[in-house]
Amino acid sequence: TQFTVGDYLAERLSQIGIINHFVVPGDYNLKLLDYLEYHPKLSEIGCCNELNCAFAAEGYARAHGISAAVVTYSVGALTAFDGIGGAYAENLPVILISGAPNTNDLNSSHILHHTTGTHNFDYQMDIAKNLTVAAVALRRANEAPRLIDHALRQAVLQHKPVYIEVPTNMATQPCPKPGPISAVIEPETSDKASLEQATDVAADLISKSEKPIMLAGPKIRAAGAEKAFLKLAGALDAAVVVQPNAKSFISEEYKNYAGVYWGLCSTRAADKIGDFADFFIGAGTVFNDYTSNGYKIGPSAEQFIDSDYMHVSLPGYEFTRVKMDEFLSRLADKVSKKNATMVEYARIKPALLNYAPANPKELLTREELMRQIQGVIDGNTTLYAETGDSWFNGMQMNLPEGAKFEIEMQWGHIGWSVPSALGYAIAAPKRRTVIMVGDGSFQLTGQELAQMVLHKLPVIIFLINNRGYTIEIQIHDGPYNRIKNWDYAAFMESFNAEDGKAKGLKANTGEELDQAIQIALANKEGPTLIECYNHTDDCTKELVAWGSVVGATNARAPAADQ
Ligand code: TPP
Repeated sequence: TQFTVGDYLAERLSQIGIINHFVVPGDYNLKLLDYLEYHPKLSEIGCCNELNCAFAAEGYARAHGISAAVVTYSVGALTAFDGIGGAYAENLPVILISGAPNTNDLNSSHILHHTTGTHNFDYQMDIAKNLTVAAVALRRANEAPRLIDHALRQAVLQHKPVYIEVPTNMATQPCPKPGPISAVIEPETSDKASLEQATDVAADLISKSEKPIMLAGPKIRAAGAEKAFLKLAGALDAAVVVQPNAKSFISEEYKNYAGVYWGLCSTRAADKIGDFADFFIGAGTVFNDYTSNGYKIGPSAEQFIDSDYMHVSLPGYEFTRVKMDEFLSRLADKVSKKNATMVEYARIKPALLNYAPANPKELLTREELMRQIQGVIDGNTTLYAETGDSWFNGMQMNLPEGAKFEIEMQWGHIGWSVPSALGYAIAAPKRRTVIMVGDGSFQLTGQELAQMVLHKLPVIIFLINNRGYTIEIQIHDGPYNRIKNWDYAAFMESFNAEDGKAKGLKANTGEELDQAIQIALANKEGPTLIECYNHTDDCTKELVAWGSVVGATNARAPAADQ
């Protein structure tokens, strides 16, 4: 049979490593979906809606490196864009593929469904350009190979989302077979002269400092620079701290690990050792309003080296086309031991958080809840922490070697965790995926549990029911922060319909939670949701402190006209 544009896209998706793609069908993408389905190495995962579909793809990319979501025009894509913005913010390469009107209709007088009822077919592309690093629209079959390859290469290199628009009559069009996949996936390398000079300058600055510390940021994973970071940490033997949205990117069992660096929300006294340090060697850091606690923490420019995927900033210097991993690795060859922060950290290091068990018959407290969730985390666990007090609870979990932590702190979309964890668990079915999610967040996207039931994924969901938007109560309170209660355990079981193996349980006391966790761990054929009692005001002290600084930062009066 004739090789087509649909086959080309399918083959390229497979060649870049995608095994499962996430879809919501619509008449503008049905034929394309057939070609993806024909491909022997691709298998589709249907989602309830396009927001969840984009988040599922985002979660798949977290576990698997890259992913694809296929949606229909406008009604699908515009909804998916929210998750694509998230993938951009979180440095995850999601390929968004959207169906589109037949090419013959684009310049005609026809009015089409799933549009605004005008002849404007540009708005979707205009949005895509703002939320991706490459947005292409296939309009002629002979352009398809180069446009598809261009978009895919940008996703692979930049670890950001891309957009490919495929008109409803395009997937069936004849097209040449793809050339070598190296054209798409071969990595970029640094400019050698810039790499040498950047590392010379950095090594000199470090030698002049007395107490350097290393700080891993959220972009380090996308840059694939974790190993090089550890090589440099080993050469310096300095203390290593991480930003909250880089938790687990550096093992918490690493001998120089000194916690999450987040001002008053820090763990393991990372803030104190940060105060002690006189120089920060960052990698992939981002200090936004949340992670800087209202711009209050973070090194000054004179005491800070930082690197992005292809860029290094040093006091007084900027180097482009220097790759983060190559920079850190080459720098490691040029420095000698500087372990003052580690020597001091050994002195001030606090004992690990370890709550005493509560009376098992009493109503659950936050501490007891976290004590028991900590017990579920082993080296094979990935812990998802949803926006809300789960961020702060999650931060304090001690992660054994091999445990991973996922958070969506830059985009901060409540409802992200359930669909993202679906994608994650599809990509990593042998890991124990555990979600901590508040009742408020859960209400946005909870229906995607259905796919976990369908695919028999043993995800454990701790639904922390504190009857409202506690994180917002701590930032700024009002009646809008109270929400309608649901029977969450029954909601979970409703997805079983005639054939599912999901379990929905309720835990009001420590004893009930302990029993529910045993049932969850034994349920290998489907997800288990445990609805946990939590008093509205029983939140972390970190949230209380952080909420007040964020509230104040949000409330700053407009500056006077200059
Ligand atoms: N809408 C979206 C899509 N994302 C958001 N982050 C918000 C609104 C604002 N928001 C941030 S946190 C939050 C809201 C509404 C409430 C979260 O409540 P819940 O999940 O119950 O968490 P907790 O009570 O544990 O803090």
